[in-house]
Amino acid sequence: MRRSDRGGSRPGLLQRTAAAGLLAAAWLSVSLADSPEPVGPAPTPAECAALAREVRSEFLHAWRGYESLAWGHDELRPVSATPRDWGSASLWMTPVDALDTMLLMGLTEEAAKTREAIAAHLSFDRDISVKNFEITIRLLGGLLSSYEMTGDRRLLSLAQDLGRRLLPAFGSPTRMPYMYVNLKTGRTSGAVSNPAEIGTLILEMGTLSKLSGNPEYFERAHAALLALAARRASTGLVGEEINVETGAWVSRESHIGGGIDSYYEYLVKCGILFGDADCSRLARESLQAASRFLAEERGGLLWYGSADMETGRRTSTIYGSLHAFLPAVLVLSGDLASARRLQESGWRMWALHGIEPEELDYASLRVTADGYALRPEIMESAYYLFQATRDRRYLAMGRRFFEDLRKNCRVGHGYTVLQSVVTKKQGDLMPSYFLAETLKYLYLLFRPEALDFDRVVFNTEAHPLRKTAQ
Ligand code: DMJ
Repeated sequence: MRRSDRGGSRPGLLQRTAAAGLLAAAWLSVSLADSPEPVGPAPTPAECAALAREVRSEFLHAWRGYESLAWGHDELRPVSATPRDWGSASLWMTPVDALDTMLLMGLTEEAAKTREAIAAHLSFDRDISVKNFEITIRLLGGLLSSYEMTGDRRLLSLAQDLGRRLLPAFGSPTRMPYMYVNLKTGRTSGAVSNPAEIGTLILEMGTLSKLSGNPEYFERAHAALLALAARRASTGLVGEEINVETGAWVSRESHIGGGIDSYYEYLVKCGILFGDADCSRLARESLQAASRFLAEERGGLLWYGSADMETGRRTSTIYGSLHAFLPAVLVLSGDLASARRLQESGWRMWALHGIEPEELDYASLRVTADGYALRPEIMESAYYLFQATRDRRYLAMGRRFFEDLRKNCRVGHGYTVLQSVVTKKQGDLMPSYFLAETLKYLYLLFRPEALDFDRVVFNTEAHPLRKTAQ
């Protein structure tokens, strides 16, 4: 595994970013003031403290729902009050995903009970085929961050056992992982994958290498990432689908949304967490390509749409709730001006219906996919931007996000997805990331002192992983 003191820990990264941001601030205040979407008054420090307490109590509301109706299962369907498992056996997804949020919120009793239950009951010795990406970001990431926060070696043993069982996924001729792997037999399937699922493994696998002393995890994920990046077009862009056996692109559609999103995120974060020069270079080149071919101005706002990866020609003007992760990544990469502008576009998208849709055509501001899956990305970006700028506008946004969630998604047994942000018709699922990410980022936004932001790198499921060199 490559490590470097220089890049492994960058204590001053955000401070430097913030300084660069101040230079841009004069220009930005004019630009944002042209027609900023109103957000209401920013909460005072006392109001922020109260909001953090309320987020914590809403977490407990959601957790109690899961605990009483779906204990031991992957997820809760809070409207029908029934459990949901992803496969024929549960992998305790919600408890593992939620544990470090409990620890951060100081929910000591709940965390202790959850930790004991995971140690006693979670087993990966199951004859089930799992999605390598989802299991890595939710379970491996959750186990590793909770281990780092508690020192409980049972969590590390589970992570090592899981990591070993996931390794066969990387056995394709190109070294890019298959989409699925059987936890017992190692049998793989799903040769057609995408950049997000191929490129969003290195933070967890690299941390497992660091903690276990076995370099193989990092090396496999690193080789996969490089194999993917080597297949970029001359524009620097990647497509939406690729065959991991042949290395041929199946879809040339390029964007920063679902299926590609966290590929950008992990290039940047791999450079920060491991000081890896390949990742840092690829991050720079890839974000530049995205800015050149995917970004555009419409109606005085900055958006990122879709383009053909070979020609860079615009293919659609769709932006959505998953795209809203990018401001956070732009903060980390040092482009604070674009981060601020893109977050304003996300806020415009949210404000259109009082909660954001899955997808929007930014050319017409028409909703093209009207669900809301309790997604965290826009709140994550508000948190990063507040860390970088201390601009209280992001606290005001956070309050609105929280109020709108409570108004539209809260049900008797937790929180649920919306089928439509236009009609506000509710669906019936509380995804595990709602407890891992959505409520965690809101809590940290209102109570930033709960975690030293400069000492960790969040995986894409909001599990904080300690920086290498400290
Ligand atoms: C989460 O599982 C992760 O944030 C992933 O990167 C994208 N999808 C969900 C949240 O929307």
